[in-house]
Amino acid sequence: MKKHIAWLLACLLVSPFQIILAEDGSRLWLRQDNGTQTEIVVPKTSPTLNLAAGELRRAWQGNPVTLVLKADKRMKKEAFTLRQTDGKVIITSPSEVGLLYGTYHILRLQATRSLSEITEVPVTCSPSYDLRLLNHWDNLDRSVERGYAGKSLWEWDELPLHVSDRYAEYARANASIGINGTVLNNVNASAQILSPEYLEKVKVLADIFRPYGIRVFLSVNFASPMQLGGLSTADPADKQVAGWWKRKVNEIYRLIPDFGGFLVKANSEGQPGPQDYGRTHADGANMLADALKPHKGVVMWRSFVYSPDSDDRAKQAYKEFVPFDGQFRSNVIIQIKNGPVDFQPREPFTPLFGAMPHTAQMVEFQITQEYLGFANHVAFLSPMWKECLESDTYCRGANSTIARVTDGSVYPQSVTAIAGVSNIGTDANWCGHPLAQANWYAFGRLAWNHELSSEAIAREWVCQTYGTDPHLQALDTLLLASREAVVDYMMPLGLHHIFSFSGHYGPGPWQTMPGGRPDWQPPYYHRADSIGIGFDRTTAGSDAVSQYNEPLASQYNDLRTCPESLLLWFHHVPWTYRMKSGRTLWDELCLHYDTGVKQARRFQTLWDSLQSYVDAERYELVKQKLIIQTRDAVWWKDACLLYFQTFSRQRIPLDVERPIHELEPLMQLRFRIGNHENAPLILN
Ligand code: GCW
Repeated sequence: MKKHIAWLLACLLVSPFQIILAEDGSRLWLRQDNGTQTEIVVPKTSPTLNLAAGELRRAWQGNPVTLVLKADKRMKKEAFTLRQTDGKVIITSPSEVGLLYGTYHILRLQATRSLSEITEVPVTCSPSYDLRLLNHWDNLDRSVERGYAGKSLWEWDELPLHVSDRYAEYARANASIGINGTVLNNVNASAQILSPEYLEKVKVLADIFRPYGIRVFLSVNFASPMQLGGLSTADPADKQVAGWWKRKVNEIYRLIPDFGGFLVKANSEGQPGPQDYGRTHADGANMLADALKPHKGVVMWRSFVYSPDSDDRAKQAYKEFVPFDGQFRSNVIIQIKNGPVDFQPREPFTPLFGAMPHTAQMVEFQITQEYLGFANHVAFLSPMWKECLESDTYCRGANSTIARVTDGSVYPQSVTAIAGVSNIGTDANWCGHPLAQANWYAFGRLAWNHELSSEAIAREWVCQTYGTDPHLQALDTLLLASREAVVDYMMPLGLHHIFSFSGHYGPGPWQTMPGGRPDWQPPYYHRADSIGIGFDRTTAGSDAVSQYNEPLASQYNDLRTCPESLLLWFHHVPWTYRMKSGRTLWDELCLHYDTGVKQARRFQTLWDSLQSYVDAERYELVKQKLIIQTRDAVWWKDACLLYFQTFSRQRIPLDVERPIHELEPLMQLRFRIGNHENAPLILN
């Protein structure tokens, strides 16, 4: 009886056709649980195959399913083939984990009502990248750098004795979208992670993740031999240092035989690295690669470097890495952020992609929304990532897209990979904003198949997370428009890095730090003056354009051919410059900010139209978040327009909504954003 009442209470909302149970979002996109107990045939029992069978029993409602393990040299190990014969669904793969992926795939087809895709003609699904990795910027004290969804999932103090249920749930969610590796700790790494005590804890996680096909990787601090090993140097040319790393790597593999390898942030933002000893990135990466090689481990060496004395931060990675092309070991991959500055709402791609034909390269995306409104704003990032992956580098003629450069199609790579900086934490709904789960999902799906469209990914996610009612397509519309809306109300037309420096949340285009690094101050990026606005990166300016191949270099260099979405990235443009629309730059800028605000308001309406189709709990939370988003959009628009107006001296066009704030008080706002609070705390 008690149960019955509880259940009734849980039915917070009744639509004309169905009862919608309240949900806290913890089940993510894995909400099917009405399996009809059809016949499931598995080749044997094993931890991985038991998981596959369990998933099918829990949720599969279709014809009998047979899983077949079959060696096939033409297939990648993790690939699977699907077909239907004699009323049975057959999944074939050379590996157990391939069968698990096939299982999740047919469950996805079921949830999206696409089972008709399984026919008598076999279809093979194969991953675009060998390594599909989440990067956690999780610290050992359980804070998460740029994390907005609670604390780190890893309960280091309780491990290895106490094991949270969430570890397996995490692994399951990742496996269901094809993610096969996780870097557990922050790239600003504590050497402590390599201590015997912590490695025991890491081993426990690796053991839990293994059946799901997920391997563990660690970020390492380059000075670990000193900080942990007591050596007097971390010089990669020092035999003792190399020996220390070899022994450490061997120790790791004794505990974790399938350990994946290291991720390294070196000589970047104060982190130690080989340059501290007059050595190069290649010297540092190769020393680690040599230690890992016998175990088939890899080194992901990040290219995120910039220095205060550079005339243009955007040029640094290219300058520092291209000279070493061909000097890295085959198990080193250069991990490159999509844009040359830093995960901005919109950047051109980093010109380093495709510029090192003899070196493996991979993309690093940021799933967590450091620069896109934290867990407060909805910003579905698949369109941003597709924009990068589909960018043509022209490194070997046309169709040398970043997708093809990094998946080994343009230049051979012995291992291919893609990474996303995680947005996951201890919040019940994992990602803080219920709709931010779509970004975790989208990253996994694109890592598996970079040819999927954002529309298809959004549809899959909505169907699985909210249901198949056609009204819910309004949510696809909202998601697909959301990233461009953020660009519009934060930094349209190629503007970038005009955030307030306390936390990268609100606007701060006016902020300066007397005596501070220029490249940490917004005016360095927007360069507004009485003539115009934008960073001149043409041949007459910083010449960053010349790092791109033709025809891009010329296209970007010329004001008339540069895409308007990147105009102020590459050019300092007069306020009165005529845009393609016929409006002046100033008017166009105003219009973009206004469009962004209007879009945020439209998202509120779209979401409200879904009230009867979404459970009350998730409905309310998203509704609240959209209020914050719209408030912030207005804040951004008013702050940026009023501030830039002090340079342009032009009127805000009449068809643009009037500011509701005044500039002075906006500039006086001092705000601090707590790591575990989603809403910014405004201190005045
Ligand atoms: O985006 C910037 C962040 C830092 C981060 C750094 C990096 C982990 O503001 O918090 O540090 O990039 O990618 O290394």
